Amino acid sequence: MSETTKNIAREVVVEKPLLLRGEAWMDILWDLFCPGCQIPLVGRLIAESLEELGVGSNAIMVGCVGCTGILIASLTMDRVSPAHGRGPDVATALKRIHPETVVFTVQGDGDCIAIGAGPLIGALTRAEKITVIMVNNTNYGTTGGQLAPTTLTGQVTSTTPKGRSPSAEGYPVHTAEMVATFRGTAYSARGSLHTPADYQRTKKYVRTAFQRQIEGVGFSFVEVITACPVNWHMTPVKALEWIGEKVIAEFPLGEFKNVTHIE
Ligand SMILES: Cc1ncc(C[n+]2csc(CCOP(=O)(O)OP(=O)(O)O)c2C)c(N)n1
Ligand code: SF4
Repeated sequence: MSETTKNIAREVVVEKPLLLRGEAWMDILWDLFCPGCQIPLVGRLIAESLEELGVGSNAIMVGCVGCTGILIASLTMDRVSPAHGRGPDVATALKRIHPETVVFTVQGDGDCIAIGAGPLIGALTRAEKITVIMVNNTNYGTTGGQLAPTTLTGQVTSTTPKGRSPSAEGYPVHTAEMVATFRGTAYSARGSLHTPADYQRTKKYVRTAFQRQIEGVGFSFVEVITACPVNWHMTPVKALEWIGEKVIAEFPLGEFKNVTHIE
């Protein structure tokens, strides 16, 4: 290393959250994600939110099957990997056994609202005091980019090579809006990560969702839109632009329900 290189002043802008693992082997884990994938950012914003609320050592993460499921290895807390789509069932059991603990699932959109639609609706119906974080990348990422309930109308996927057609495959499912209609829901929001400002807003949504659980108000939910450049057949930069132009036109961002008391 030259003297000049050694003397470059480095200003720390942001630290790695302590809850996010930092061991050298983690490089192998991050390498599992495609270039431009935003799922690792979801892990980061969860870690930051729990740390800011001071509950990191008192939380249990319930993972899922899929690219989103890789996150299960990234956080230093108690974690459980359920069968595909069964996160809300497992989270229900954990929360009922450990009511003082923050219990949350992190699920792909296929995991949460396709194969896992039943467990999600069950937890909503029972007004479980858990938090569900659903990663919406508009397709089944892991298995080769098939149609998901969240696929946009006209979007080309490996199972809709001519684009999603409402007459054949129906319309995109708006999960955050649907969750907000349940009486036992305390909080429901949708955020994205396609700009730094959106990252901060989405982190606020995740923090509020955890806060409502800590207060014991009811079910809380955050849908996070993320880029899947490989299955969208786009560069990482183009994928972020596509979110800003097309994805949020179908899936508006914001809070759909936020209450501190349920009758
Ligand atoms: C019971 C069962 N059915 C099907 C599969 C195959 N499978 C693995 S991941 C996946 C889809 C995952 O998509 P999504 O939940 O949207 O997560 P992403 O990979 O996009 O994060 C499927 C169908 C499985 N592992 N288990
Ligand atoms: S397939 Fe999509 S969701 Fe999965 S790691 Fe690659 S970019 Fe991420």
